[in-house]
Amino acid sequence: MLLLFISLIVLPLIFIGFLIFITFVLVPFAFIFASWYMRIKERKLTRRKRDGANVAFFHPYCNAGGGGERVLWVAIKAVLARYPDSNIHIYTVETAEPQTIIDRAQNQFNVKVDKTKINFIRLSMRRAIEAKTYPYFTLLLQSLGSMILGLEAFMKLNPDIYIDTTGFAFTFPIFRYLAQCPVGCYVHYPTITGAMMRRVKHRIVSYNNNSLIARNPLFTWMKLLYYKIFGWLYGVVGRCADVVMANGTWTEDHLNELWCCPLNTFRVYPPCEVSELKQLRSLVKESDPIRILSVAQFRPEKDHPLMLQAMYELRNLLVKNEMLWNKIKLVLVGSCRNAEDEERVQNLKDLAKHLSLEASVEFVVNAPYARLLQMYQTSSLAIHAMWNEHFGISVVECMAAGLITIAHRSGGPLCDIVETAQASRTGFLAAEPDEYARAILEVIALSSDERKRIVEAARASVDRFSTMEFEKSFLRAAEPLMNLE
Ligand SMILES: *[C@@H]1O[C@H](CO)[C@@H](O)[C@H](O)[C@H]1NC(C)=O
Ligand SMILES: CC(=O)N[C@H]1CO[C@H](CO)[C@@H](O)[C@@H]1O
Repeated sequence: MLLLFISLIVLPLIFIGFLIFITFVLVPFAFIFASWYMRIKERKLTRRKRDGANVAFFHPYCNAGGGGERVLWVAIKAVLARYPDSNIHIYTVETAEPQTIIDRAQNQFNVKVDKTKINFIRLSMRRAIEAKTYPYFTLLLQSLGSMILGLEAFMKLNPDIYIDTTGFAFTFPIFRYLAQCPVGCYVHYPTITGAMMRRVKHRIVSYNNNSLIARNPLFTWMKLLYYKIFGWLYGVVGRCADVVMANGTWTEDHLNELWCCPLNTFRVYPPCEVSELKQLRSLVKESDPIRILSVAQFRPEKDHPLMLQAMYELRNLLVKNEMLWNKIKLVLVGSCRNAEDEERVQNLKDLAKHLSLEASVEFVVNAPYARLLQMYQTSSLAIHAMWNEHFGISVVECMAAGLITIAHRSGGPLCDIVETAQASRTGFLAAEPDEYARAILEVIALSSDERKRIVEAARASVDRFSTMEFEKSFLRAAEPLMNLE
C-alpha cells in the first residue's frame, strides 16, 4: 500500500518538481549567466584590441631577489621586447614602492625594464600562503590558501593572459574558468612529487615526515592517503594550464608523472650568468700544481667525503709515480652557514688526515668572489660529487670558467649538463671513488689539443643556460598564450 502510494503520488511529484526547477530556475539562470559572460568576454576583447594585452604574472614575493625572481624579471623583459604594446601586471604581496622593486631587479639581475609598462597589483591576503599559518596539513592548506589569494587577484584584475612563476598551481582553475584566459606557468619545483609519496609508503623517516608517523602503520596509511589525494588534486589543477614550462629535466619528469600533459610541457632552463666566467683565461703554468677544484657549500648532500675517497684511490693508482701524485692538489672551496657546517669541515679535515691526504687537500672556507675567480683561473679540473642534484649550477659555472669537469653520474649533470660522447665530450661523469680517480688520470693524460677541444665544447655548451637562450625558449613556449585566436 505504502509502496503504491510512493510510486503513484510521491515519485511523479518529485519528477514534476524537478522539471519546474529546471525550466524556471536552472535554464534562466544559465541563460543570464551565459549572456553576462559573453558581455564580459566581449568587453575584454574590445579593451585588449584598444589598449594591448594585459599580461599578469602571479609572483607574490617579487622582491625577494632569488633565482625565481631572476626568471620573473627576465621573462617580463622578454615579453615587453617581443610584444611592446602589452601591459604587464604583477600580482604581489610586497609592500615596497614600485621604484624600489624595479631598481632592485636592475641592480641584482642587471635587468632593466620600462617602469611605465609595469603595474603592481597589491594583494592583502599574504597570510593565506605563508607556511607558518598552517602547522598541520601544510601542503594542502597552503595550496587552498593560494586559491584565496588567486581569487583576490582575479577580483582586482581580470587579465588577458595569466602566467604563474612561483608554482601556485591551485590558482590555475580560477584563471582558466572564471577569468577565461589562457594560463601559463613556470615551475621550479613541483609542490609534491611521486618520490615524496613513495617515501611515505616505505616509511622512511626523512626531512618531511616525522618518526611517529613512520613507526605507526595507521598513521603511515593516513599520510599516504593524504599525499595521494593531494597528488591527485595537484594533477587536476595542473592540467588547467595551457602551457607548462619546467626549469630542467628533473622538474619536467616529475610534472609529466603528475600532470600527464607532456605535449604542452616545455623545458626552459633558467637564465644563468655565465658570460663573465666565459671570459676568464687560465693562468696555469706547466710547473704549477695540478689543482682539482670543488665549489660546493659544506653541506652533507654535497658529499665531500667521496672526493677524499677519490683522492685516496688516485694515490693507489699512482704508487709508481710519486712525482705526479705530489703535484695533484684537491681544493675544496665552499661556504659555511653555521656551526654545524664548521664542524663538518673539521670532520673532513680529520678524514683527510686519516687517509693521510693532508698534504694534498686544501680547504678554502667562505672565500670572497674575487678569490673564487682566482681559484678558477689557477685550477685545471673541477670535481662535483653530489648524488642526484636537481641541476648543478656549480658544474655549469666550472665549465664556463674553462675547467674540465668530472661530475656525479646522476641528476642534472647526467641529464642536462655533461655530454660524454667521445666526439662531443664536454666533461666526465663518475659515481664510485675509483671511477673518479681514473677519470682524473684520464684528464691529466689528455694532450693539450684534446684538452682545448673539451674546454671549448664545454664553454660553448653552457650557452644553453644563458639569458639569451632563456628569453628565446620562454617566448617560443609562451607564444600560444599571447596569440589572439
Ligand atoms: C629548478 O629549481 C629548483 C628549485 O629552486 C632547483 O633546485 C633546480 O636546480 C632548478 N633547476 C635548474 C635546471 O636550474
Ligand atoms: C611534515 C612533518 O611531519 N615534518 C616533520 C618531519 O620530521 C622532523 C624531525 O623529526 C620534524 O621536525 C618535522 O616537523
